[in-house]
Amino acid sequence: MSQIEITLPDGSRQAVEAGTRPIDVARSISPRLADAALVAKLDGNLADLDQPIEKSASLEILTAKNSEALYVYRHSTAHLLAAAVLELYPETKLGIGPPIENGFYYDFDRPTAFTPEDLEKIEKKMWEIRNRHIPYERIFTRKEEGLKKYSEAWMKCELIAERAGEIFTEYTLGPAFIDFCRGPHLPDTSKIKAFKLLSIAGAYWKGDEHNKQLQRIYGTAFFTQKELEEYLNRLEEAKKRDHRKLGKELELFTVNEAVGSGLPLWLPKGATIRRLLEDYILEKERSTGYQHVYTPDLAKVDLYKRSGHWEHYKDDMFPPMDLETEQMVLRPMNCPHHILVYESRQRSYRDLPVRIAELGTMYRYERSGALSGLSRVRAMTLNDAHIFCRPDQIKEEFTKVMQLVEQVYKDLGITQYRYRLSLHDDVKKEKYVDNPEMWALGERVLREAMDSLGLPYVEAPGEAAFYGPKLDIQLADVMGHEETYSTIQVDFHLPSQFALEYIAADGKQHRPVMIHRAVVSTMERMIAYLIELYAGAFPVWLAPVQAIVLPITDRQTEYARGILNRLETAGIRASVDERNEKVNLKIRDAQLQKIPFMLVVGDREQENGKVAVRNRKHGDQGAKTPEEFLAGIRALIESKAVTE
Ligand code: TSB
Ligand code: ZN
Repeated sequence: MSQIEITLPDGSRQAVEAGTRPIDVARSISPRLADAALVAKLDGNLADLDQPIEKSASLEILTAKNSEALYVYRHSTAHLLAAAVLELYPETKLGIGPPIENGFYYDFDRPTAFTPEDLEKIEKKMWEIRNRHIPYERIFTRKEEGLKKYSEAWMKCELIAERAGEIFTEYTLGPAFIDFCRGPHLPDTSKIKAFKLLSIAGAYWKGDEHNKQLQRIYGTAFFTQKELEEYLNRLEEAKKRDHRKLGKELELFTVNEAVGSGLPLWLPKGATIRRLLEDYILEKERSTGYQHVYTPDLAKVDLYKRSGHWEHYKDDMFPPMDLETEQMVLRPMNCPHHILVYESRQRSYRDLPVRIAELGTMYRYERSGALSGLSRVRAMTLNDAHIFCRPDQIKEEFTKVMQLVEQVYKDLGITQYRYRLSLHDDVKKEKYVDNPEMWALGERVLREAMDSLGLPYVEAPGEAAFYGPKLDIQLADVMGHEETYSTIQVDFHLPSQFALEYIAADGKQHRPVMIHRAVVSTMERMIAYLIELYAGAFPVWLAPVQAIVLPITDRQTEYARGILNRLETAGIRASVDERNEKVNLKIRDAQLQKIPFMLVVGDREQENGKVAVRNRKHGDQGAKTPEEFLAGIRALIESKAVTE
């Protein structure tokens, strides 16, 4: 037997026989480690604990302390789910079942729909199988044989035909379950300690809406029951804050199939919040040197051919409309229009930077499966601007945008965010314009700008725009799921596509650089975020209704209307609840609507010319004159206070 050398994470080396398995090495280190071992990492790649090591390698034994092991753990739990489904419903065909960010799913093709009761049954069956302590066994199969064996399972067959090499790996779990799968997996089901099935959803085979619709069961798994429970609690909290749910309850927006998916309708209260946010950011831009324009939502397709969108971004665009002599497209971005604004007159170096801004409405063909309430939509309005500047002005402009972002986040009460430097990558070349020097320059400029501001960031290859790198600001929702909100992008490509120029001090034509930037992101995505951040209880300055007057009996109706009038005259968004209902019910409803202030008026308040102030968070605040109340609420509005 030949000897090989295993290098352990602490740098120590062990000589072992070729064919030794990671679990053997774990045992030789300590029985405790062997017991805790879940999966191995061989030369940086995850591997089964019983996979023979044939050549010298570095080896790490992963336990529940390691987040990569959690991935494998969840993958194995997904197999457990599929095994349970097959035992209960043998007619089911299996799709794919990967681990995902917060758990796992498995796709099934089955004529009958799964019900919530089925989930309970399946979960029980999973525990039953789990308690049999069955190994996850890896077997090698020849492609031909596999195709024969799986001839009944159409999705597996398709995958094997497409992806399998001459010999591929499968994993069994008991006699009934076998899956075309690369692995690795846990040694056996006894390692699985805590899991829960969460929901059933529709999903297309391979995510393509032309394919058959499958049933997807989502679940999650954790190393301990305690972690599982913590996660489920967070999920509960997230459900309460879900902007789609609150959007309905608070009458902020609606989505109607008669219009189409991803095309929300803003209801009066949501529209009020949006208008406030728009006014707010427009004012901030006006005072920081931006010029606002209006440009149309569509253009000839040729404009997007010239910009490069057609070549690199077409998949995300709605198909063109054929007119008599030309083709038009809904714009997926506003940049080309702003470029034409820049071009509308001659520019000199003294004019630069030119900052063209617009609440630009744009349209993207997001796939139906990706759509979500307001946060991912197909029609959206971006707080967009394109800064045309000299190369030596990039850094300063970048810094100014960052300062604006910081100010805006502070005013909106956003405190948790991360910077992501989104770079191109060489894997998906067709996604990016082909100009290596340009990429190198853009990425360097952004890195330097961030470094000189002393801000930490993570790099993300493959997340750049097709025309240049981006500095993205990532906000996470309650579940820790991140999306991009603000973005600052350096672009040398579009100025050259459109042959943009300015006359420099030397009297010659020079090419400006473009910075694309969005501070509050799209109104849609930002308001989705704010709804969840505040669980619908918006800061007073953004609340669609800031105060509601609640007469106790109809004897106070006139008095209540008088108070309302005073509030409205003072610019407060207010209403009065004149329903013939008990005041406690009125308070409860106002509370549910998350209205910051309730002004209760009964005989006594009327006699004293006062209102009994109630705050949605702090309750009773005593009787005040309307003036006193107004002074207080004005202070909250002016300071954009995030708490009352
Ligand atoms: C900043 N041309 C640039 C612009 O000048 C641009 O469009 N950049 S973008 O493609 O990154 O989009 C800007 C922002 O819009 C994103 O950072 C994101 O916050 C938001 N956004 C993108 N797609 C959607 C969508 N489908 N629904 C809601 N908001 C979106
Ligand atoms: Zn742009």
